[in-house]
Amino acid sequence: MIRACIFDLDGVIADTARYHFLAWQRLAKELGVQNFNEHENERLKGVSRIRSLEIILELGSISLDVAAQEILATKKNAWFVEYINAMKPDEIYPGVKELIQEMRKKGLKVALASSSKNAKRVVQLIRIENDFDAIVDGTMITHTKPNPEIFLLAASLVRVKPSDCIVFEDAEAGVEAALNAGMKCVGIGSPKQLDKADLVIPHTGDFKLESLGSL
Ligand code: B16
Ligand code: MG
Repeated sequence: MIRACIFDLDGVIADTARYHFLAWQRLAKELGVQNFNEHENERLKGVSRIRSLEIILELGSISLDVAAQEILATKKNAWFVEYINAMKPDEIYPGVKELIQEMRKKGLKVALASSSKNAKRVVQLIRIENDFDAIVDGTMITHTKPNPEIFLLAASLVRVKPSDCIVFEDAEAGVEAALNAGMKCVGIGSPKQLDKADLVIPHTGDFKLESLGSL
């Protein structure tokens, strides 16, 4: 029986995935990596900042030492932070706040599990920091998705066993992480991309609590 719902942030609660893409695209342009596009960007979703940079460097056949990589990752993050700092509470996807409140009213635990080190700032900006029973972000984990660590930590913080948890994810790496954790997964986005999820819906706000029983 599902007793906890775990939400990814970027691309599930708000369109911060777009801001990550815009910042990486700006960096790719500066590096002359011309083959970085929205399709390749799917590989960056859910993985760490440094892994994302490595993928872009691989696309451009660029090899850099760790110190140079750190400088570029910091630069990308400064742009990303500039974009999110302009966010307003109405940038939360429609119906998401209401869905979380409905879940908690029904006695379900609700957690946030984002690989982003900026997750706490984003939830403050869109004013949902008090809507979760637990928040796990990129500063609290060693391995990023598809490793299950982040979801297992979220489950342990709300004291629910993994098989009683369901994860909402927009990234392939995130769906894999949920399944690796032994949890159910609702994919947000395209069924073609997220074919391993138990259910795929276009928008988080479309989820109907009644469907929990059949998953
Ligand atoms: P940061 P999520 C992930 O967040 C993003 O999907 C991914 O694109 C990003 O690289 C990662 O966070 C790290 O973010 O650079 O802000 O620490 O989808 O797990 O909420
Ligand atoms: Mg995401």
